[in-house]
Amino acid sequence: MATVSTAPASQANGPPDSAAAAHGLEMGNGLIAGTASPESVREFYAENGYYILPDALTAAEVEALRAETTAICKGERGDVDGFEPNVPGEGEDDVLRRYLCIHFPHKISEVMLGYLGHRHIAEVLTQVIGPNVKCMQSMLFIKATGKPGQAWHQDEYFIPTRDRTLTGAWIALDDATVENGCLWVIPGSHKRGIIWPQHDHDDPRFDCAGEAYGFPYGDEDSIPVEVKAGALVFFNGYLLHRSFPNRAQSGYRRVLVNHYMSAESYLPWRSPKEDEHMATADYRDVVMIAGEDPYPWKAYEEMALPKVRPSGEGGCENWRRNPKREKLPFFKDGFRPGDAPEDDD
Ligand SMILES: O=C(O)CCC(=O)C(=O)O
Repeated sequence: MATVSTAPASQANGPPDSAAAAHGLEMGNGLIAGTASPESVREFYAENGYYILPDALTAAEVEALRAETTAICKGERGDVDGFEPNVPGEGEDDVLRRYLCIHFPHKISEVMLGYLGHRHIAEVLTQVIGPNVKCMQSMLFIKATGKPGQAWHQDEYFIPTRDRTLTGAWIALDDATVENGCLWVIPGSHKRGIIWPQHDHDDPRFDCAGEAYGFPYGDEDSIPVEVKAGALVFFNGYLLHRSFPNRAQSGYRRVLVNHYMSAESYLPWRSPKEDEHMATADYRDVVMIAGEDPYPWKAYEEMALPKVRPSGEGGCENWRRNPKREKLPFFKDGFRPGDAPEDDD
């Protein structure tokens, strides 16, 4: 777990390469898991709140995930809440352009499920989290040209771990650039251990999810995380991050981003069930990625359903007023309205 510090994020600022160099890490082509010592990975991650692993996936693995993305969007892996009917004669581009992001693709895709535990993901996660790691969420961003980004936020605002181990593993399926809407992070912003408040926003650059505010960092403290397809970007659940719209002339900025935490920590991701105390609420629709589940007597539970994330095109007001927002149809039976987090990140 990262230690709390009041050092301003700007002290750790700079492009990813120079921050890495300060920790003796070689960032760039050729750095694969095992090249950097586990200690230096841990240290860099604890200090900065993110870690980049270039060339983690082979070209064939990236291609397999792209092909699966298309199959999911075409509806070939089953229905997703929010899917629109296919139109006869439409091309692949029309289908991919329809969705900004699909949540929980691993619920309908064996391929996406398999990549939750990719060897390099598991390797880095056991270095920065610990030996026992579980996954509770996947999100598949397609982000065709013109689609919006996500405003400043911290993932722990939505997915509360008890030991601050929430970690995103962001798998680049296209080169991610400033132009096509790469991730931006505020290095070191995770260290205070504060969850900043969020409000609705009207900024058309971002989708309908809320925006964090009130934190003591400025835009000048943030850095773009430009990576090649096949890279992994790991980031801490308290790290402030955002992304801008895809402003490239054409193409996509596809990313599969999965969320993980220590298997020791309970995950109070929905209200307690009847007769359950808040202190023992523990969301169990999880997939073990590494090590052992310390709670083998607890059952796993199928709860999450895949859903389309609202992109905000046409405005967010209708979506915000929509009573369906409160009902969160992506949880299965047993869920009571108002139980779940307002939205996931
Ligand atoms: O990839 C993006 O544009 C945003 C991803 C993100 O905010 C997240 O995974 O929490």
